[in-house]
Amino acid sequence: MKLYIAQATCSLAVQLVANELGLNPELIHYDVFDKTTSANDDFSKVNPLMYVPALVLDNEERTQLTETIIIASYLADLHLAAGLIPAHGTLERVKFDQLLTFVATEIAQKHIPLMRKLQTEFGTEWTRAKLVSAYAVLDERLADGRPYLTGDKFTVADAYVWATMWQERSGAQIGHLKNLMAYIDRINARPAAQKALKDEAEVVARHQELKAA
Ligand SMILES: N[C@@H](CCC(=O)N[C@@H](CS)C(=O)NCC(=O)O)C(=O)O
Repeated sequence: MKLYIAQATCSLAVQLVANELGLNPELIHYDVFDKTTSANDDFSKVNPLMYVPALVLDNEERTQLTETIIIASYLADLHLAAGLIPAHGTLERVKFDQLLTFVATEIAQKHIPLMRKLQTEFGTEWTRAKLVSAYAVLDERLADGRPYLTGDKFTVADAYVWATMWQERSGAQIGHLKNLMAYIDRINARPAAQKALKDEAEVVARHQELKAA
């Protein structure tokens, strides 16, 4: 499998899930600034919208998957016994997919226009408030002392939230959400999270070297 990633983006969620499952996708770095990849290929052929993450499977069709929650859920579904996601066809799964959609739409995608400074002053204020409220919902979930969003076990949802902590770049004040901050520290301490950051740094550095050569 080939996994297209970019630095400090939602692709870290898929890297973390893959690491938790002991998978080793080949990482390809997509440089969001100059649009090149470390495989020297045309990323628009993988995702016409030029968004990471994108996963290319090893099957005969070389199926290309996009959308963070779809890729992460697909990998977790293939290894259901690892417990990173509830089984399809259960109410637990429906509620889990609800949570993933919440993270995608109310958190990850709310950050993007803020980080890119695309909005009016009013829009910025509105979006930041929505973002802080969404993180506060997660903080409240964690208030009963559970270590992870759905309980005792780390899941795909935790990987996704961990990968979207871009509050400094988007100016969202969430430092007061103590349960959330302690939870992120807990995920930071996971070997799979540390490996994701290390692998990302290595593939970014390799790509820069290739460009400089
Ligand atoms: N709908 C996609 C959006 C993914 C997305 O927004 N990716 C960002 C990084 S988190 C990206 O690739 N941006 C490229 C760019 O800004 O040029 C998903 O949920 O996976």
